[in-house]
Amino acid sequence: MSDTSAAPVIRLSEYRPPEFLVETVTLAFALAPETTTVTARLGVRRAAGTPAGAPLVLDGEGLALRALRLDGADLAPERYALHSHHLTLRDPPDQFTLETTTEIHPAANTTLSGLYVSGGNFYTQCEAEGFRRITFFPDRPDVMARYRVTLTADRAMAPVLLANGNPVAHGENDDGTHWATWDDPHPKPCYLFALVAGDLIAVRDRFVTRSGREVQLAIWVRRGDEDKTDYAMHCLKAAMAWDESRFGREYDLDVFNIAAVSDFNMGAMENKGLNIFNTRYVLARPETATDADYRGIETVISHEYFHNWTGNRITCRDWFQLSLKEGLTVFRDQEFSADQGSRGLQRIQDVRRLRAAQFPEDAGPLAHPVRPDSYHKIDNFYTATVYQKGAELVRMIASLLGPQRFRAGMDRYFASCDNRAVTIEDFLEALGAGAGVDLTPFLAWYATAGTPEVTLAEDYDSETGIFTLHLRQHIPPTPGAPNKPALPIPLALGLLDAETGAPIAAKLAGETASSSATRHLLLDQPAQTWHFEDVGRRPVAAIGRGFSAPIKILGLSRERLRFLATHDPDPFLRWDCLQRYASEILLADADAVRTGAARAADAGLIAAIAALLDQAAADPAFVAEAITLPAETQLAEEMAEIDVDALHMARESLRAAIGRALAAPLRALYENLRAAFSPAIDGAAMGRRALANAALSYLVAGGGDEAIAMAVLQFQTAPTMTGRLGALTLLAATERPEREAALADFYARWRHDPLVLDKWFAIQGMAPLPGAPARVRALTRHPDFTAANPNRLRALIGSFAQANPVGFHDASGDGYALLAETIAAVDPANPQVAARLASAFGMWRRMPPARRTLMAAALAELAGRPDLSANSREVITKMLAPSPSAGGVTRH
Ligand code: B3K
Ligand code: ZN
Repeated sequence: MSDTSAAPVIRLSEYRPPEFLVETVTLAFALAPETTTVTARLGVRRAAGTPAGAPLVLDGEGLALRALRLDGADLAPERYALHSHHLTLRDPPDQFTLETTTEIHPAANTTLSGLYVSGGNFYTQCEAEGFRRITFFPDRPDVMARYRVTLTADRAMAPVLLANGNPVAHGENDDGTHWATWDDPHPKPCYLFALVAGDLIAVRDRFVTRSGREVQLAIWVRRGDEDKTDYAMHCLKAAMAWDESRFGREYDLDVFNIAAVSDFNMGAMENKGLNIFNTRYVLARPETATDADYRGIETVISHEYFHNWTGNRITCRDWFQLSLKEGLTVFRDQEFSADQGSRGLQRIQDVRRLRAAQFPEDAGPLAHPVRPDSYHKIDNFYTATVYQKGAELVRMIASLLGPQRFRAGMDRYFASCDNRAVTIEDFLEALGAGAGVDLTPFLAWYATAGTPEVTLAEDYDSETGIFTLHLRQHIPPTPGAPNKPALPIPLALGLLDAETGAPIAAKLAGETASSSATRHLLLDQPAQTWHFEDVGRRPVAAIGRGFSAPIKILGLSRERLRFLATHDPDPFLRWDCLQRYASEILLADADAVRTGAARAADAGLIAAIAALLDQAAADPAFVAEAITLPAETQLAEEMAEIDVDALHMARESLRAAIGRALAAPLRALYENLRAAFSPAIDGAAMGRRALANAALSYLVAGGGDEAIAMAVLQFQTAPTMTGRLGALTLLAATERPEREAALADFYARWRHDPLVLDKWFAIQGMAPLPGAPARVRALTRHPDFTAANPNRLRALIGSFAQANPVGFHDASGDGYALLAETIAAVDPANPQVAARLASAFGMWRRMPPARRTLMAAALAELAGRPDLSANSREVITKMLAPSPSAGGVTRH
């Protein structure tokens, strides 16, 4: 089923244009779960420059070839060769029609790549290389063709037949089957091919584009889910309107279909005109979905829609260019969400996510540039680096250009690259040409792995009024890349009066007048100096406003962090400095726990949180973000040797201290917010719920029966899943009898809703309780657990391995054993999902010796399996490879 050979390495430097182009594709599917017959007619043409006699090599995996015809005639055996992954045609003519008939087995396809069956319905997933599991084809994104697709299936089994593009005809046959033909007028790469067939219900709406094209919208779900699509439809229409007003991009087909499926390897897929979605990014009602789920739906619905221009109309030349579509489209969905809700809050949440997922990746054995230069399996490169860091690079450039020039640059990109498969160079060139700025220097960001670190030093001369700022950059070594060039790093900063915190006016050399506005410096050398003149009073440099580049700014003192957290006018920097201040305290305390030194409580943080609680009414969502301490996984990133137990103890004791010291204001705030609980799905209501959950969490951490009773009450009476789940998460992390009662109650109420049951598994996977590995192992035997469903697997095992550090790193090593066994069990059926789980072992080298040995043994055992998939093998081999530097960590 899977590809178990160590796949060959593919290199960007070895890219060659296709030797043959496919201009038209006519596909006919006779759909049946056991065996589906696919007839493909390809209009093929030899590309200019391809020597006569060069063979045509088509990709194909797991296909049974039943017929092969060239221009209507059966091909003689000596004219072609069939290998396990290819079909080679010897000496084809310059232009011809190739017809293949193949058989595939969708019901037996457990990889969820290619054509598969879920809940009796048919779905496809072709990105990145799934189309070769459907028919023989040059499966590479720079071969773009026009598709016409006819689906035939039993009418009772599959009353609904969907494919890309517009519906053109349908009809009935005498044998109980029916058929439908779809035509997609836009040339596309085969990874955007899709079909959906089965017994589904449409929830319909319409959208009129600004040029007056009426688009029929439909969200296709299984019977019983029709009442959970309102929010997704609302987001889709909002995204369509936003892309018109913000980027001038209109939708380009008569229909836009979304189909939701519960067995899906990732979030969703942007197939042209027929997006296929994981149900978790479509289905929501306030009783079943949390506010985080709602935000996820807004993100993913808009993201896939925005791909229609950034990804589909303009696609990638090769898979190294993945961030061309993914980074840019994440940037677009982040901007959309910022415009729908609060820009400041969006920025905080995006940076939190980047630091939680991408920074660790960039510092570990799987670090790679936003544009990698080699891979074995491209599936392993749908990463936080390609997506989130890629979005930061676009944001950095967009901020540098400003809104007008960025829009002019994007207009140029859409005009000059439409209907083409292009590179990141093409993108920067078009963007720069439209904006009138040379963006070539930014290409280096795309080629450089590792998070740049910037340090600053300052001098102030009160005699001359000159303030001097020295900045230095350093990029840590990453696998295969010991030395890095200096990157162009835009830095937003302002000066504040060191006494009062008020903004100070100053003049940089070259500026005509003093100003206190935010400056944008470009640090593009290893070290650089700036002189500010007319600085009347000692300033503090407020550097890193808005997170103007994906870097770390190191070496700010605790005093500086607290000062900026209180005084800077930029809410992002205030949030950021408080987070970093809390990190400093927590890391110092964890060190004290580890070494047995005396532990000193820090009154400063409690005072800062108390001050924030006073301002809670003005912006509850911001306050909720600001008072939430950095996660243990993020703190671990800053420790040379990770001590998960010391970190957990430090963080929990700080939370308890805050809960006790601020019990009265927290309780008053909580009761106020609780009185205003409503099921509304809007930014204000979400902000109140987030803050109520944060306050309750501190109260429970503070201890006592009263707080537990409050959590139980919220669990029983909250009108939304956000409230219920917030309370259940707190109860599940205790060993009190209320825990079991609440979990049992939740299970009884929601056992028939798979997405809610996922939450029940996830909460238990994340609970940092003694014996966590055994608890999770027991849950793998629960009748509702199945490793075959990626959502369920990620809910239990993914949350355990990625969000429960004390549980996963249990000293017994049983957490590692459980993860390794799960990977070994899942890998043969679904290599993509198994390989992704394996990345949880990524920090093994930075663990203390005993755990390091256990983790290394688990990895070595997996690596020693001869039948390991190429996907998992690539990830595990990289994790076991020698580390790029002796130290590699810059702190402590
Ligand atoms: N483009 C898809 C991801 C496909 C992953 C394939 N292994 C979803 C997205 O980024 O929009
Ligand atoms: Zn995407």
